[in-house]
Order: sequence, then C-alpha cells, then structure tokens
Amino acid sequence: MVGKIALGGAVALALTVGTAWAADIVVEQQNKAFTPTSAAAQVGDTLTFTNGDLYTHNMFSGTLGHEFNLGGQSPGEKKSITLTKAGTFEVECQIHPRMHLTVTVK
Ligand SMILES: [Cu+2]
Repeated sequence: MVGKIALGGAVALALTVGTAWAADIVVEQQNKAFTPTSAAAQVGDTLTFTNGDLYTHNMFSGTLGHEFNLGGQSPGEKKSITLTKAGTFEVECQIHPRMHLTVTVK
C-alpha cells in the first residue's frame, strides 16, 4: 500500500515537470562576464538577463536560426527572451566581445 502511494506521487511529479511548467533561467551580467557561462533549457523557457554592472551591455546572438539582438541594456535593467526553438546558440555582448554564454535548448 505504501509502495503504491509513493509510485503514484513520482508519476504525478514527472508529468508536472515534463509538460506544463516553463522555467525562467536567470543569467547575471557582472564584471563584464555572464554567470553562468552556459545554460541548459527547454523550449518554452525564458532566459532573463540582469545587468549588475555599471556599464551598458547589449546581448545578441549571431548563431544561424537563433539570431536576436536585445539592444542596449542599462545597469539594473532586466531583459528576457522566450526560447522557441531547440538547438545550441552563443550569446555575446556587442560592447564587450569577451562576454560569452552558450545556451542549449532541448
Ligand atoms: Cu557588455
């Protein structure tokens, strides 16, 4: 009886995680670097960039099929994108070319 209840709970949890809930993955920009420098996500998740620096940043991706450009992002400002497509793409800053983030979407 106890075993049956535990199994039922596990199945319900797996269904919840696998389907309905989109995650918001936060990437911090600080000291002209991304934290983390790589992120794993699922289609439907959002990627939110925060700017903890005193400088303006400008996130973009030039990866074929995943291009975007968020424009200037002031200190303290948040910007988000929704991940609509599976694949791996690079995010860089137009102002600080040493900033690199790799995002893998499944
Ligand atoms: Cu920058």
